[in-house]
Amino acid sequence: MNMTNILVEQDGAIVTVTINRPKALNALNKETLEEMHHSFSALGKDRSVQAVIVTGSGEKAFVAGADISYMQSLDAAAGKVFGELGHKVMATVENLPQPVIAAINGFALGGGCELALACDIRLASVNAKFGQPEVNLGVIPGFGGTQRLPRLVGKGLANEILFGGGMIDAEEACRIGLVNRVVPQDTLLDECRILASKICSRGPLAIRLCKEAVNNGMEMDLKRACAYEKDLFALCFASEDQKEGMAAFLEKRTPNFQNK
Ligand code: DAK
Repeated sequence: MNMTNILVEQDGAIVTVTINRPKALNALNKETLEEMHHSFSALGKDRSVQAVIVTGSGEKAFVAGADISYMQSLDAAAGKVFGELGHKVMATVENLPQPVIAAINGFALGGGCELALACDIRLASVNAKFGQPEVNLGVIPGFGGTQRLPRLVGKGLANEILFGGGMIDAEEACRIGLVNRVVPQDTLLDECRILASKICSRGPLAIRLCKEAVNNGMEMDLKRACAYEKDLFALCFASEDQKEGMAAFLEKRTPNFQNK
């Protein structure tokens, strides 16, 4: 696929995906979403990739939302197709076998906030701004915001953001648990890479199963979720990584995980 709206760069086991439409503040149009879907699907199958960072091009925006000029003339049928595409992308990010870190470097509005919500971990630069301004445009969030935001920050705070249509700054986003931490703008990507490298040094199979346990377990009641965790825990003992990790500990050396 010819990529004109996103950049995909690999450095060792870490891939950085940059939404690259800075003139439109990285707004998500159909082509961008299609490129994202294609790229994330391929990354999910690539065993050389152990962590993914998602960010926006330029210094101003992570993603300022779904593309309003694209959406303006959509009818209900086309809106449904666009919404399905957006949901498909967010689900691909959320269910990617590898951890995905959002490096939120500016405006994360509408579909941009929803993209951040689909990631596993969110770090924000001090200038980042968050919001779900869809109600200002006469629509509701269409890429999962009404569902993932309340699950992350709680219903009351989510409702204030969703109904109010305003923005909150990075500190407030951190206070309510929408982002993990706030860092200076010029160190955001480095901080994300340090975190990604730390994750890459751990057992890759274990990381993948941890993500599955958290994501799938949170959709279950606690009893089923704990039973599910028990099964995934048992599965670890069928792996070479478990043998290597425990042997390395007992032999007081660094483990050499093979992702097997
Ligand atoms: N879409 C298209 N273009 C955008 C954009 C967006 N979301 N955000 C910014 N731009 C463009 C601006 O039009 C401008 O283009 P030019 O005029 O230079 O050609 C350029 O980016 C720079 O923006 P500004 O000149 O406005 O920059 P400022 O610093 O003055 O303001 C801002 C920055 C982020 C506060 C402002 O641009 C802004 O308010 N942008 C819109 C934010 C927004 O409303 N985002 C949410 C979009 S709606 C669905 C249902 C809903 C949705 C999807 C699907 N289904 C049911 C299917 C909706 C999702 C959304 O995300």
